[in-house]
Amino acid sequence: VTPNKPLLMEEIEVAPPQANEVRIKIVATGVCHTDLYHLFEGMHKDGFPTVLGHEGAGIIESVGPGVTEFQPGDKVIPLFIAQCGECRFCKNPKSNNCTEGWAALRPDVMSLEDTRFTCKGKKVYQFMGTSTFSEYTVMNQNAVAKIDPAAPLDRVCLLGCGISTGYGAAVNTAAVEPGSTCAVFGLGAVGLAAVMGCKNAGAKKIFAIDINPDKFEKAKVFGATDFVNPRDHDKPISQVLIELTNGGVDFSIECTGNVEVMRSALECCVQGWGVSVIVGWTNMNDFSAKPIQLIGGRTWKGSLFGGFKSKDGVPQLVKDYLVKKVKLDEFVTHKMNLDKVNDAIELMKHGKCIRTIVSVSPQ
Ligand code: CXF
Ligand code: ZN
Repeated sequence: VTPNKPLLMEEIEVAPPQANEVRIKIVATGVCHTDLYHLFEGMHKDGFPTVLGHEGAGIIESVGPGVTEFQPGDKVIPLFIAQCGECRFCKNPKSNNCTEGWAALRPDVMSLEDTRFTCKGKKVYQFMGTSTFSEYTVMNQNAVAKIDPAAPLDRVCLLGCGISTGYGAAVNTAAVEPGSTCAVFGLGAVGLAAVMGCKNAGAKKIFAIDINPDKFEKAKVFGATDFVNPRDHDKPISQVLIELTNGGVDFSIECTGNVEVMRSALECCVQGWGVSVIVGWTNMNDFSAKPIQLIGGRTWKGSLFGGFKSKDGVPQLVKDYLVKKVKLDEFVTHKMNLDKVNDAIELMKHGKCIRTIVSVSPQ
């Protein structure tokens, strides 16, 4: 792919795994907004050509020297955050910011340079360290989660990014409490997953907020109890929520990547103990707030991959799906084969889907 152009279908060579690496046959992948951001609004001039996709699931095809944890045939999910188990962040239960893997190494460029991909003899980069829009990808074993063999790969692929990100923002980062009142801003897949997290954590009231009222019906499926369209009100949305909740919500989760919304999400929290979590991704603009918002007792936090330690968290989420504690099927609005991936990207670009599942190889 080159920036701002439709994706090209190319034959590439995927070299065998080296020490501590595995080669994965990708079976299915979701399309996340970050795939699009890179393509159409991307500021990153380096890191091309690349293979996009980072929300995949597949099967181990071969393993390199030193790999004992995986065998050919294992079902796996590639992870853009590693869990090496050795670094300061892996050793601290408070964080999932492992110092290995793409998220730590090259988030500025979006793609890793040291890859096993070539196309007509030329180097191809690996997007978010994963590149799931490919029949095969090679990854370090520290960024691969082995999952329950009963898992349907065309569903659990969604746990590679969006659903884990939103769900964990509620259950881990915000640590939503039973009986609480929550507000979720932005009802794409990440926001809907945050709604599901609030519901599973026992929230009694969950405000779902979006400027597109078509999203409200889906939000209800995931547990939202109240729906607010900021465009229906003259007052700022934070004021509207403060009035509806006798002073503000206990927890708010921002899933838009818009810095104005981040501020509204903070300001709609109750003073004294309100917790607001930023999930949406942008590095285009700074955010701002009045210090009194925090001095008055609110907490402002950010969440990366829902705060899940990746290799521990993802297999558990797969199990939670298999016992129906976590929904995935309800996020899927479209399905297609890899040769139609540009159609999936157009749907995402125009907000016409929640998640499209792209079949990459037969399961
Ligand atoms: C990403 C966005 C870029 C920073 C890391 C998290 N989220 C997934 O799409
Ligand atoms: Zn993503």
